[in-house]
Amino acid sequence: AAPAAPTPPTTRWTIDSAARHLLDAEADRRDVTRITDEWSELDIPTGYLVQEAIIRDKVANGDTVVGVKLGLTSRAKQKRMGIDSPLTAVVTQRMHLPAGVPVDMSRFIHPRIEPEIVFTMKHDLRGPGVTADAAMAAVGEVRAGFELIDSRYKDFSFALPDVIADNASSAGFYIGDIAHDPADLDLALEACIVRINGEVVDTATGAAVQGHPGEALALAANSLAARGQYIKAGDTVLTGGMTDAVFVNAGDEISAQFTNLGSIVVTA
Ligand code: OOG
Ligand code: MG
Repeated sequence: AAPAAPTPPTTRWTIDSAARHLLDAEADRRDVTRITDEWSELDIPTGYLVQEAIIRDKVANGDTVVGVKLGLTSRAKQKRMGIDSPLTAVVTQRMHLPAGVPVDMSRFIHPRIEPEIVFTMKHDLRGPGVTADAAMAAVGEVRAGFELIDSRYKDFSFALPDVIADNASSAGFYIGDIAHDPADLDLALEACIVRINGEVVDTATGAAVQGHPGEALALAANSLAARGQYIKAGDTVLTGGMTDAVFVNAGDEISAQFTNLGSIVVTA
């Protein structure tokens, strides 16, 4: 008799089980291996469905969506993560961390932080076809930001669908208290110096982010439109790390000093 055909391995993965897996890892502060190693059907569209399921769960548990973030918009970030395509994710109220309060390291797995230029929207912004100029016309305020990322994957090791599913490693963000009208600044030339304990570890300008953070904002609007979504008036938009992210170690003081947007200092 012919040998029995091998039975395909049963997979436990569904959109909901992947979302639950990542939510549990976050709640337990436990890193996990990349899902694409086991679930080859996890592609980019499915990754966004997992991300949406995670946000639905957070909202059902009392959190609120406050905006959008971009990831992997600078070459520094793309090179570090080995992925050359930007992505979008969702920012919630509980991610907003108060300035001046030391990072509670026990809440995170392996936190890193990265400087970002942050917009507050004054108008809705709907793709497709949004240009950087049109995007900037919808911005009300620009501020300095520091994003605290905490991938649920071991060693921040993931393929693009994995990190999309994981809401782009979102965990926390700080916003500076100096607000500017973006029309008053050349954001491509807005510089940022990152220091750890007073020592300069990285520098960049806004041009690191897709040539101009307005390009990243347009990219977000156009990418969301492909999934039937848009950026809303009042939304906070994190345009993506300008430099590589730095690990947060207990006792460190990490600062981002901008040309016009002021400084953010985080202690751990
Ligand atoms: C993915 C999140 C990327 C950014 O600003 O590029 C991101 C990661 O680096 O873990 O937030
Ligand atoms: Mg970021």
